[in-house]
Amino acid sequence: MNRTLRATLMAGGVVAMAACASAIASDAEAKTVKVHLTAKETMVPIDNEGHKAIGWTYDGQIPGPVVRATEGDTIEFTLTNDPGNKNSHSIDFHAARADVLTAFAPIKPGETKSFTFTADHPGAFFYHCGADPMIQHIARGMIGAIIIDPKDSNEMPKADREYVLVEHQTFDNPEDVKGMMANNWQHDAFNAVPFQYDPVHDVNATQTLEAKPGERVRIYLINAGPNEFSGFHPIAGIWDRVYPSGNPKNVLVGMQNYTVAPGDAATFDIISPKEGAYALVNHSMRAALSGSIAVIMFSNKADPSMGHGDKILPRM
Ligand SMILES: [Cu+2]
Repeated sequence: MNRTLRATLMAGGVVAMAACASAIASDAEAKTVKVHLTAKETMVPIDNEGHKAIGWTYDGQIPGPVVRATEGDTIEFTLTNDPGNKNSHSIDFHAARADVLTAFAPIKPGETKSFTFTADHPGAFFYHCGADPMIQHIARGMIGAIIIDPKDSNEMPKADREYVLVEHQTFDNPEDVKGMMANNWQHDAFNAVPFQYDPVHDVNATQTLEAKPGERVRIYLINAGPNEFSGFHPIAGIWDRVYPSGNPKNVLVGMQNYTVAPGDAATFDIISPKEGAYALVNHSMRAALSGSIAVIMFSNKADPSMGHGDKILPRM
């Protein structure tokens, strides 16, 4: 599949456009990727039972769409603050070098703004709202992943499946900014819903991550915080490789655990030699047992669609 089409599929509502008309872009050919996200204050799922609450989101989902481009690409980004919202919102891409006072500044409901940056560094990066109070905009859900694939696709071993996990702490009272500052969170979740991929700890969970034995599974872990570090460990497995910030030049091997700070991200490769299950956890026990456990099932019957296309971030 060519890179342009791939970027379009990965990004959901995100539109990618080749700078030239060629449909067979090579890996090295820089392109322009147009990304338009809309800040929306809307109802979102908060548990596996189907309860909902008002979240602050990008495009109505937590985390927001996975933005994907290739090292060297130009990203033409537009943010709209939905006119039905009550609050100002912004975006901060950790993959960008830009002006915090203009590009990353908040806009009011009904406003739209654009800025451009080049994806100079490959890796897995956090994006989030930086409007005041930032702790609340992150906790309420304005978080997401931007993946910049290396220009030279041989710089990393090819992944057979990929999954994006955006971890963050949530608060039962989303208006309680004092409680957020005191770090009184109640839940810690991968992709917003506690135990979303863990039917062991929540019988209402309907899915797990899936792969076949022998496949290289690449996990992009984005730690959205707002406050806690994440000691990411695969129970019953070992990380084959860990790439801090997802950059192929930062490679660690045979890791049991790697700590991802709030606002940081890393890429984790894992391979299971046989059928069975691993549990991917933030090994801080308060975090794990409050929701940040994701089961990955290794089976020869693994669903071939899981870990590809929009199922790199499986949603309920
Ligand atoms: Cu916001």
